[in-house]
Amino acid sequence: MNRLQKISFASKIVFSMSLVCLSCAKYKSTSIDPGILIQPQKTEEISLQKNMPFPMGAAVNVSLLKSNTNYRNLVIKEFNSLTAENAMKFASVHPSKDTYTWSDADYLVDFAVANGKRVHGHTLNWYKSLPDWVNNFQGTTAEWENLLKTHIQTVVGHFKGKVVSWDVVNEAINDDGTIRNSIWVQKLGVDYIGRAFQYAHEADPNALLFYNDYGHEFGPTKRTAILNLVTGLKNKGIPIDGIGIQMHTRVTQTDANLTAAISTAAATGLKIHISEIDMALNPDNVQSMTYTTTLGEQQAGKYKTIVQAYNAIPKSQQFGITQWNVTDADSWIPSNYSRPDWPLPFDAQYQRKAAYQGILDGVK
Ligand code: 9MR
Repeated sequence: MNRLQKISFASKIVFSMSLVCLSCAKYKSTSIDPGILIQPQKTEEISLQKNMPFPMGAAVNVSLLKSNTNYRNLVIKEFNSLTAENAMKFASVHPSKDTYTWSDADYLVDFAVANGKRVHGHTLNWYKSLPDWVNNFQGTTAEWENLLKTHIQTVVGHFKGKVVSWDVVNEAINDDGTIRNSIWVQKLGVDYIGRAFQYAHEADPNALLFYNDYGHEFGPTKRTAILNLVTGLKNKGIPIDGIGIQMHTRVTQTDANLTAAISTAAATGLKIHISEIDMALNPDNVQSMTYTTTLGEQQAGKYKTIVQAYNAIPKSQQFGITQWNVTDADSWIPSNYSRPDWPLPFDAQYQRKAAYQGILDGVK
């Protein structure tokens, strides 16, 4: 070995020793404080769709999906099930008697197919978001029946094989447990509900069909009425597969009510979809309210309670949990109630909130 070779050999030894030392240092600091070196890497890998043992969904606003890259990327990363927040509603897809407009709904479905996401359809029949031509429709009972059937079968037929499940009838029960006197009940009587399911089933026998409503967690009055309706349908042989528990709830709701909403619905044996979850922090409309760490922790605790109760029902009944839109910036609540609020697990900057961790903690 000449002098040059010796120097090169020596420097190689020094270099390898320093590598060993570096990994020693890394190893040592890892064992002292795992939070510093390990956690950031793990956080990167976490997503709701990867970490939760059942499908995790979001209601999606199609214009945001098209125009906002952060929104789109968050949807791609976090969720494996999508619902159209508005794009499949009657007024959106069927604005006049002989016109169907599919473009936004098709965009969402194509996006879902391209990214390997399930699509849940919302909603075939509701008393809201009807176009004027339906609200003003003058027709015999048979013509109303034809309107109902044609709409359901055209929409279900259009998405056959791509939309795996539908909210067939939405919000048919009042908060006091009586049947809502909707335009459909006025024109066709309450038995139209069962026929709506039959029409949807005829159009796509493979689609899972849900009755979707809010207020299961309000207390026994509304939830008993909902459960009586769905078990009545099931006992009559109507093709109903599941219950959508919307769960537009608030941080002040009791754990007992939240848990009972889920366990009583599951006792029917039907599939359960928590279909529109969000959690108001400002239900009393306080205009000056701000988001605090304490409020965030309370919200996390309630999300955890809901997820724990859901995780406890039989696997075969867990259709999934869908949040109603993606971040606090996109939620319907602040604009609908003209107040500041923070109902979702992501903040207005698209960052994870404490509620996100609450959801993960619900399945630990
Ligand atoms: O979030 C939706 C909002 O953008 C619409 O203006 C509104 C009327 O179509 O519907 C909202 O979504 C509702 C859902 O379709 C049914 N359950 C209650 C939801 C919140 O109002």
